Amino acid sequence: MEICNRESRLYASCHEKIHREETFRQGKVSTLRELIDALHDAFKTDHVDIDHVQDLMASYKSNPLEWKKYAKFDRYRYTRNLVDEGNGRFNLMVLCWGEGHGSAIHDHANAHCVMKVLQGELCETRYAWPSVSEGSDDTKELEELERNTLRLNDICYINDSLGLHRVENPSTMNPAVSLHLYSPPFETCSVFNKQTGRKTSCKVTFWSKYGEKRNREIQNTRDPEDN
Ligand code: CSS
Ligand code: FE2
Repeated sequence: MEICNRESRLYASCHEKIHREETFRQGKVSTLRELIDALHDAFKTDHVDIDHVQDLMASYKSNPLEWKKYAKFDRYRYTRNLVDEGNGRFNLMVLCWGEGHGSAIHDHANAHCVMKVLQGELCETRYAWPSVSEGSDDTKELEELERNTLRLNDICYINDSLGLHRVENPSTMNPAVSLHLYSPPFETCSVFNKQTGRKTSCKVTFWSKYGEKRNREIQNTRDPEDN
């Protein structure tokens, strides 16, 4: 009897696992835990199917109970809060945007960037890469390509071949929260001056990791914030 029960339990859990893996393959997840597991699965091999990664990010429906432990705000600028290091292949993080907070115009250091709105709304403005060559004294205002409003559960994808962008919370009343996946992970990106097109290197940091706040010294280093 005991053996029979154990076997049926084993069968049920094995069956559940197969069912879960199948839904992951179809790009469907229903919890943040499932999303993280499915992302680990998607990044198991050297070949990344970025459309599949976008499907997974799109299929997750924001549940504040699942992500609120990562959502740590600062009153002065947006924060980056690490959720998962993806076995060194990707970084998953929650970004918290207070009212009016925005990023500088930046690139993505040759990484894929998939972002999703978990709360509130964000405005994304895309720019072309500077047309003046690096090292030259010429300056030229960056050309704006498009503006997109990202609403609850919307996703957006960018990489350096698509240009640069700035992300802002346009609201003066409501905070915004977003989930970002970068692959490969990066520690430095470039930020750009809109008027001159000049770029500077910028180290990116985490305000918290795995739901725990980091020390002040780290928090005070510069992020690609508004300019
Ligand atoms: N790339 C910015 C956020 S907008 S995608 C950052 O990681 O801080
Ligand atoms: Fe970005």
